[in-house]
Amino acid sequence: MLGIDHVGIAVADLDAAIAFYADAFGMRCVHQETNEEQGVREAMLAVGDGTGPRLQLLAPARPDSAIAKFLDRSGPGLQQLAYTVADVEAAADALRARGMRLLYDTPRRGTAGSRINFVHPKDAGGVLVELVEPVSLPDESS
Ligand code: V0V
Repeated sequence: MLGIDHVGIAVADLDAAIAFYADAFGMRCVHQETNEEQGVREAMLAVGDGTGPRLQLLAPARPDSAIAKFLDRSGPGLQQLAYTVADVEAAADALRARGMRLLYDTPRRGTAGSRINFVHPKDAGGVLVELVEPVSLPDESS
């Protein structure tokens, strides 16, 4: 684990949530995309000077998606905690070796071309843990 990449919050309406976080907390939306495979519309918000972990707003893009199911069961709120890793396959293998269930056999595509996998929340103290291997690590992009 290299650090916290982002914290993900499930929301019903992405545009309304972006406006709320801007008005209430002064957060700036720095990236938006739709991830068809994950069934989400998402926005990344910079917190403070934007150098630290981001806030990710996640809205369902279709009714059978993980976010739609989460909203139905739990309502809006914290859905996931994502860590930056250098190598998502190596990180997943290490966690599997410690007995945790990874949701995917091979990494999937995440925000901005990152490679991602998840640890099942039942194996991680009730928290959906995401592993994120960015396209370029923060210290390589400057
Ligand atoms: C479900 N549970 C959670 C949870 N979702 N607990 C904590 N945090 C969550 N987010 C609990 C739920 O309350 C049940 O507990 C139990 O897990 C149900 O487990 P299940 O039947 O195996 O699973 P489901 O059908 O509820 O689905 C949960 C999982 C699903 C985590 C398997 O949401 C999933 O596949 N998530 C990974 C993909 C994802 O979240 N995509 C959206 C973000 P009880 O009632 O049994 O105690 S996409 C994204 O982050 C991107 C693109 C990115 O960052 O780049």
